Order: sequence, then structure tokens, then C-alpha cells
Amino acid sequence: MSLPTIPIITVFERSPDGGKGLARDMRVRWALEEVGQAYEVRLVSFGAMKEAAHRALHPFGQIPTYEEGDLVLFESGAIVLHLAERHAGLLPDNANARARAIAWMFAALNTVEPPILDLQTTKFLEGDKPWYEQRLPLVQNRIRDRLGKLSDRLGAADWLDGAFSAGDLMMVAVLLRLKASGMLAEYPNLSAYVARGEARPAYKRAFDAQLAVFTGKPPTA
Ligand code: GTB
Repeated sequence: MSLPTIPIITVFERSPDGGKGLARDMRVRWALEEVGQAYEVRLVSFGAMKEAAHRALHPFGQIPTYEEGDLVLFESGAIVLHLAERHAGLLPDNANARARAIAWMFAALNTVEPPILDLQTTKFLEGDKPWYEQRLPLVQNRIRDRLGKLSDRLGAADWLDGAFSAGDLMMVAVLLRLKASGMLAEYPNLSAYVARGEARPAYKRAFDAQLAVFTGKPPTA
């Protein structure tokens, strides 16, 4: 009888957010916790990320990566989809509902996350540029356009399409990056949606585990 394979993920040795759950290992940890899959963590420094050993796992020299036996994956979306497909709990059984949940994962990564990343780039890398004051509202309004339409679609529902799925996990993980900007608060149903995600026991376990890397204190049971 072979021993079960415990997957290994890579995460920041010292996350720039101080362990507030904003780095992309958080969504992978959350998915692992949702499906009840134990995992191990390998800490990687910014320097080591760019070296050949890590780049053999991740072509772009980033985190997270995922190793499970012979399988090596990069891209948080691909990792979460892999987990959702191989374990119960994150994708519906019905084929059409499953396809729709995957569509929401792509919507989170491909439609909602890019303007949010643009805001962060604008703030952190272009704050001292002469065009900053003019560009900022354009970037913010592109986010508002997406949030307004997402808010309309969610309406009074708890989750985007029936029961909680990998689509919600990814959407909440993406929206969390907006919390500090105050923009999420403009959409009360989206704020409540994100809070519902954060209240899930699996989210809390994942959050505590990634915070513990930063604080050096093991999560309390
Ligand atoms: N598309 C890839 C995925 O989804 O997996 C993107 C991976 C990625 O951007 N990884 C980042 C990384 O490794 C960490 S998450 N960066 C190091 C590098 O490129 O050299 C991005 C991130 C970093 C920090 C914060 N923060 O401090 O708030 C939030 C998000």
C-alpha cells in the first residue's frame, strides 16, 4: 500500500503584506482547506524565487507552486481548479453547473482581477509620475464598472451560482485585494459576500496558517 501524497506549495518567506492573506498562496491554501487536503509549505525568498531550482517549478519565478508526486503546477487558478476537480466540495456534480462555476473562476481571474491589479500598479509604481492624478480615477472607474455589474448579478444571493464553489472562492480572493481601498464598501452586497467568504472555517484556517509564517507563531487550534 502506498502512502498518500501530501502536496507541497511554495509561499513567500516574508510576504510584503505582513501575512494579511493578499498573496496568491492564500487562495490555494483556502482551496486545500475547503477540500480537507493536508499540505506542506516550502518558504521561498525573493532571491530564491529567481534561481534555477524554483524556476524549474515556476517559469516566471513566482509563488505559488504546487507539487504532488510527479505533478508540478503553477498559476493559482490552475492549482485551485486541479484541487476542485479531484476532490469533492468545490464544484457541483451537475455538468452545466460545474461549467458555470469554472466560468466564474475565469471571470474572477480574467475580468475582475486585471483592473484591481492595475490600481495597485498605479498606486505603488506610478504615484510619483506626472500623470498619476489623471490616471487614478480612470483606473478606479474601470474597477467600479466591473463591481457594479458583479453586484447586479449577485443581487441578494449568498453565492454567485447556487452553493459556494471554486468560482466564489476565487472571486472573494480577488475582491479581498480591494478592501483597503474602500471601494468594496461602495457595494454593500459585495462587502457582505466577501465577509461570508472570510467567515468560512476553511478560510480562517488558511488565513491563520499564512499569518503564522509571518509572525512565527503557530496558529492556535
Ligand atoms: N498569475 C499568477 C498566479 O495567479 O499564480 C501570479 C503569481 C504572482 O503574481 N505571484 C506573486 C509573486 O510571486 C505573489 S502574489 N511575486 C514575486 C515576483 O514576481 O517576483 C502577488 C502579491 C504580492 C504581494 C502582495 N501583497 O503584499 O499585498 C499581494 C499580492
